[in-house]
Amino acid sequence: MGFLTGKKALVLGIANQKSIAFGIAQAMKNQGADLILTYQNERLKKRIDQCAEALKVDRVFPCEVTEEAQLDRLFQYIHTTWDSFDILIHSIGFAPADELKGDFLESSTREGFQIAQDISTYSLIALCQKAKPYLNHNGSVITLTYLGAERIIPHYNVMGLAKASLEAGVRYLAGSLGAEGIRVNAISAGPIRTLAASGIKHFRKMLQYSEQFSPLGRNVSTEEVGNVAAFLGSDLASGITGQTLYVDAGFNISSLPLYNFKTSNEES
Ligand code: NAD
Ligand code: 0WE
Repeated sequence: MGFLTGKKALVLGIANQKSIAFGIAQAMKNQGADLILTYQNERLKKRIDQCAEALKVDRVFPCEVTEEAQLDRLFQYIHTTWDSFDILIHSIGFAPADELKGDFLESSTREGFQIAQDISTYSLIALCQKAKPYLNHNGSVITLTYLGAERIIPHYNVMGLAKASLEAGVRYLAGSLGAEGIRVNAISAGPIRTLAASGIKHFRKMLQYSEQFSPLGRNVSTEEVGNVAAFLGSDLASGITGQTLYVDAGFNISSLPLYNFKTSNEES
């Protein structure tokens, strides 16, 4: 018996087996949760089918989060298959590629800003509005964020603003849904090589920096993020809401690269 036995979880944001949402689905499945997965569009259908097979999940449903009608259809489907559910995973973020290269001031556009906010941030609010009638007491909403919300990360640019408003949104949503016994939290993950990271210039260098600066001296995996999401989705986390939890090997507390200050008797 896992700590999510009897819980029903809706997971949005799997593109392939490298997706953070896949790590989350896997961890939740391992703890006994029943899952429904969504995919953005037909282009990703084959991949999600492979993921569903690997997870032994037999329910997948399309959901493009910018389409109001698709959100309505999704919750109609949730209602007919489950009646109600317990956990909502939002693992979605997007900005036009041109916003994520070069200097922030020079690269930002009104349209890019609006798209990043709409897909990365507003979608969580829309999902919570539509999910509320079907979310059980002791329910849990979890989204994914990144340190670029609070610190300058080269090229993260307009996504940093989207994540900042996502994190503020988590606090307001926690306020709105607290009365229903529903918790809302964010996981701030360290850099992981996923599809969303694949086109990013200098990503390898960022992985190297985070390895060198973080107390644990390494990067994190989607499994590690998944395990924390499973905890947050469970009743073990019943007293936690409105928070951003870091799953980044401690990178966010670092200053100088510890790695460069090792003395010989510390070397292993
Ligand atoms: P990913 O590419 O595997 O997942 C991103 C998902 O967003 C994809 O499944 C994509 O289909 C979905 N998506 C984008 N636009 C959408 C839309 N309009 N409608 C529906 N779905 C849409 O990459 P990932 O790294 O697993 O990203 C998941 C989340 O984790 C994102 O919020 C990202 O910002 C966050 N995050 C990633 C990292 C990292 O380094 N990879 C670190 C911290 C946080
Ligand atoms: O949130 C993210 C990924 C965000 C993302 C990535 C893309 C690439 C493809 C949003 N939109 C797009 N649009 C595309 O067209 N991360 C935390 C991963 C990430 O992205 C970065 C990073 C890190 C880390 C971008 C620049 C610098 C660091």
